[in-house]
Amino acid sequence: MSGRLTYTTAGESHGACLIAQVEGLPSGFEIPIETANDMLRLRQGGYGRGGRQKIEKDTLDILTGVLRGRTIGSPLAIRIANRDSRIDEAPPVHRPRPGHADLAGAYKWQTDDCRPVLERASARETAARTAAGAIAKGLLREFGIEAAGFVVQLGGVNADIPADLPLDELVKRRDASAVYCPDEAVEKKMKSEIDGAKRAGDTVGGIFEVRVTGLPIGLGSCFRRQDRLDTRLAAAVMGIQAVKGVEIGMGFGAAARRGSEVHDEILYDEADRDTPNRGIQRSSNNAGGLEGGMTNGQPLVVRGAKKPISTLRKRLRSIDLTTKQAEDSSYERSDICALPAASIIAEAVVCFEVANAFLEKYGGDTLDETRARYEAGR
Ligand code: EPS
Repeated sequence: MSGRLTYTTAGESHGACLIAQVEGLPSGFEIPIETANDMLRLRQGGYGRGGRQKIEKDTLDILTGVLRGRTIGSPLAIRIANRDSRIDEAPPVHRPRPGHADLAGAYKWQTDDCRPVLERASARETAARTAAGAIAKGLLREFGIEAAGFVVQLGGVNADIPADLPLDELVKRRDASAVYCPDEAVEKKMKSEIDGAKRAGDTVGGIFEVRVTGLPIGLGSCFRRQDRLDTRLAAAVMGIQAVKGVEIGMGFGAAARRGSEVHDEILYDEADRDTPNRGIQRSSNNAGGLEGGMTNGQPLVVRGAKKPISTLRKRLRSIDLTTKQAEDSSYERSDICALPAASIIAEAVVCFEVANAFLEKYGGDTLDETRARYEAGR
């Protein structure tokens, strides 16, 4: 990804560790260790997770870029250890799982063993993304910007989450929910959806949402497609393993409606002029906080649709890549549902893109400089 703030990851699911390298942070910023470890813990959890998460205890280990707990502006290298690091003992996989990277990867890298492909394709890698995003989340907090990811639909069970629910209340409800859903009324149904899939040897997906509040107007740009914040958010959320759809605000729902039912009318309230939205009020937030690829002062609302996990105990029809004979797809330890985890990963990657756009607008080599520019912009 391009921009002022970038990250790359390295590491395999059962290799020694996962690595994230974050570049472009201002100096003098205190690493949000607690926030990052909380997010890593949440990413490991959620009803429907498999046995791997009982083995691992993901925590942040910062190797470079820090002096006495604060950034010095140089690249940050983060390490998350894998306790289950038996990559060389892991068995070969000759029967690709429909829906996984197995088949295309085996052809691409010219192997009849999908193991080297799946080790990197695995969503275990999202621990590194979550760590990078948590750093960005800590930076946004310095400027009163808060974010939360949560589950809005699991399998066929829909939640009802008011658009104006304060973010801290939303987080409180999410954190009290086994399925990371802030609507207590549907938690039982969501859990039984997972239980039902488990009994059937099947898996289940759903939809997560990320909301971001406290945003200034004008992050992103309408001048170049690569600078549009919606371009970047869509790529970041779509890039999460197993995500097959992304929408912003009303998203696909806007397609069948008329303009007057979609666009958020513009109002002004003098009493609100010192808030980040400069007194601008909107009659609704169907745009999900973005117009012309730029933040408009309203909360950002991004959703992603996650397909069910492709490792099924029930098995699907496949072939053996060595013989080309029909065989059932391979199975190894996996999750029944990783949607709650995906909501946290999405929160992380959205924070990263927002922080990138924030630093592009306000810049600064040091946190103080960024703050001064932000204040001047207000
Ligand atoms: C994951 C760890 C993995 C899987 C999951 C994500 O653990 P295991 O060692 O049991 O494979 O639970 O990986 C996948 C969904 C996948 O497609 O490979 C994690 O830490 O998130």
